[in-house]
Amino acid sequence: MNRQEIDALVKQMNVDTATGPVDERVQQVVVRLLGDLFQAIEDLDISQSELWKGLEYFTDAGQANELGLLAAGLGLEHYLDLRADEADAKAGITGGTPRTIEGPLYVSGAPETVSFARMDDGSEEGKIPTLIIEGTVTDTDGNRVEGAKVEIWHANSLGNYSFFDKSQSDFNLRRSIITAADGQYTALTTMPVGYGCPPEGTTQFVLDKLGRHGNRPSHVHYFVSAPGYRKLTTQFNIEGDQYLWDDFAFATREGLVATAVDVTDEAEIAKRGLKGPFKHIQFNIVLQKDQAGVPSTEVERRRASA
Ligand code: MBD
Ligand code: FE
Repeated sequence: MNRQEIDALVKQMNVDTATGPVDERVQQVVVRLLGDLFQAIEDLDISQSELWKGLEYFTDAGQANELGLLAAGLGLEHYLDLRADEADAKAGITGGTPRTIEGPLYVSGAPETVSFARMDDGSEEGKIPTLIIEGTVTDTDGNRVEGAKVEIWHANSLGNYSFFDKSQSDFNLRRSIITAADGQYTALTTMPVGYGCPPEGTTQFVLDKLGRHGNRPSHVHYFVSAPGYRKLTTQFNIEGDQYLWDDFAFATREGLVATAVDVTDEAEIAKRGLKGPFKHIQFNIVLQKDQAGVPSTEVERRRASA
């Protein structure tokens, strides 16, 4: 069939058959995606067995709760960032910390404190370097933002995230820090290790077929929100990791690479109340003012909460 015949057939089966109220947007998207799928089946001569393999794959990926991981791994989530960047550029919005993907591992409801939080539960002490992350939240004119909510989450020494990894304590390595008048936030935590897709999982299954790895560099995620500002979804990825520019989820971006500096100075260690050397990362956040007519940066998606 040619595209015209395909589109006519799709319409005949899924539009002309409507006898009840129609959600116009859903109809528009379903009709378009079906037309594109039928066309792909035609062009690639996809067999019945292949079609069922694909549907069974989605069943398995959904049951494994890996569809969010798949969206990251296939670059769908990064593509949406590129589109959001384009929309911002078109609206004349510039400046501020770049956005990058949320990923599938956020959990809402993390403990909230002002200015400072210790993020780790101490269970990996001695096994992994201590990390202090600090920075300012400012607007694009350099003014400090008070009352910004800095939500931070990252992996442990095995690249695993609490909640999804049930061996970790509740909200381990997940905190919300509210800035005071100085706009500063400080997190005392442990060095994250890059995530790798579960080797026997559904995402890695498809990555294997594509000859791709499923690894991320060491990174730390952020949601930063404040009244009057656009919500920022971002992360920094850490210099020196072999996957820094070879991230299976394409989240590393210019402006989002952080350097972990080794601190061995005794006075500095004492000042921080620590017992030994630590790593330090400075990650300043610049928020864009929210204005009428600018695209929303709020993304609705199902998120875990604990
Ligand atoms: C992660 O930690 C992550 O950030 C993404 C995008 C995908 C899988 C694991
Ligand atoms: Fe992550």
